[in-house]
Amino acid sequence: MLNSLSKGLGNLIRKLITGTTIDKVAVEETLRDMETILLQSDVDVNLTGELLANIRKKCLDEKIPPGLTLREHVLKVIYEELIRLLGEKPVGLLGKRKIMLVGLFGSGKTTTAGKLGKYFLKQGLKPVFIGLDYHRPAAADQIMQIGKQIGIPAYVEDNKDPYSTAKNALEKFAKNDVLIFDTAGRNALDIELADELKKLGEIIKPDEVVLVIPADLGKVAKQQSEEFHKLVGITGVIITKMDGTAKAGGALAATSTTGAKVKFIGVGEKIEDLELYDPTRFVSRLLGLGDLQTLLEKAKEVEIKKESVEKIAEGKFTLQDFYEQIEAMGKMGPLSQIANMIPGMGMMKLPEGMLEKQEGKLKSFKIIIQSMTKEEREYPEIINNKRIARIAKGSGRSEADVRELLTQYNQMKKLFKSMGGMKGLQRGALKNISKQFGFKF
Ligand SMILES: Nc1nc2c(ncn2[C@@H]2O[C@H](COP(=O)(O)OP(=O)(O)O)[C@@H](O)[C@H]2O)c(=O)[nH]1
Ligand SMILES: [Mg+2]
Repeated sequence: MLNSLSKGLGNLIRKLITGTTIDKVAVEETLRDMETILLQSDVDVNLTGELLANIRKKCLDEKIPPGLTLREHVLKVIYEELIRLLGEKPVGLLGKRKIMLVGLFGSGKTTTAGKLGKYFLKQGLKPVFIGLDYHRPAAADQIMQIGKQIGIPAYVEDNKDPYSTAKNALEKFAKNDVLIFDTAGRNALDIELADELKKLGEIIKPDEVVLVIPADLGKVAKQQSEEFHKLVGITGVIITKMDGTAKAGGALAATSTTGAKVKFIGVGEKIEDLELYDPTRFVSRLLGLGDLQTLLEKAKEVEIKKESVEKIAEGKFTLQDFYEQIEAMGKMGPLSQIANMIPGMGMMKLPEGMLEKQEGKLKSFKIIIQSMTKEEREYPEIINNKRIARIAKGSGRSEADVRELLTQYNQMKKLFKSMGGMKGLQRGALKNISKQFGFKF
């Protein structure tokens, strides 16, 4: 998702982190690169200009906060300004009972209704669909089918009257937790559509009026959301089709500045392809800074000590840690997925398939480490040929297996270490930056 934008910004950040010197000239160059990337992603010219002016002012005119280098400060400012551009805090729809979806033809309303239904169902709620689109033939069938597919009641009426359908549904589903009203679209927001939505709004009295808008509109999304807002009053936005366009950055930036917050993003045609939109995490991933917060939450789920996560992030871990990680990480998910969440990992070029291969061997490694003495686990460098022979015998593995474990361990260690030891960064500096960004350790 958002590939071009992510690649461009990721490269820019990498350049910033690994560059030998960072001075006024380097900052100006970064800003020029950033301008190109944002405009290519169809972010509005004025928005882009504003963003760059803010970054320039904060980086070059204002005093650098104590404890930060210019490099760290620039990173932090870019990160924070991008978050401001793309929306700040996450805002979901939980706790809202009557949700009315509005938007033009083909924007993805009905598909999104289905996705939301599934989302609420997963939260243990009882959602229901109300089909109010009698304008397009077969629209009623579409919502009925989606309902059947995921096991959620869908309600339409044969009389093809959206107003009576809405009225009756309110009575009929008085006990349901969430009512999702799927309205009809038009080719444009004309008087007829505005009138229909207004009337429906008066009947339904929705808690949320969510505009569904496709990402390929790019910066035009701003105008469309403003128009809808003026005529029917929207309380939020869902951007669909984020998976299929280079303009997604533009749509996201445009709608985030209208005051109506982006609540979810649609990232595919399937019913699961819906993500709660969290700008902070979104920007972290965009920049290749990883998603420490998610990583730590996952770690908490399986009760990994936070010191262990810290240790990994800093690249100082022993064979004993390695052993504990194998056990704990097994519960967290694939290594490759975990690695992507560690700040800086996204910037490393990992040997092809290394993490996946590692995964398959972890079991065998565990057995081998069990045959080691405490001293060997803490100071693997003392493991000589004689010890290797003994460990192999004890674990019932070949000497080659033991050597492979040591090689892999050293590779992992080097890899993690290099994240903290990259040019221009002191060990642990990335952790430090993450802290400045508000990720909690
Ligand atoms: N790739 C992709 N396609 C989507 C997404 N959301 C909806 N669509 C497709 O967009 C088309 C129109 O969707 P529909 O829900 O019928 O739009 P509506 O007219 O607003 O109700 C369908 O072909 C959907 O499969 C999305 O997030 N990604
Ligand atoms: Mg529809």
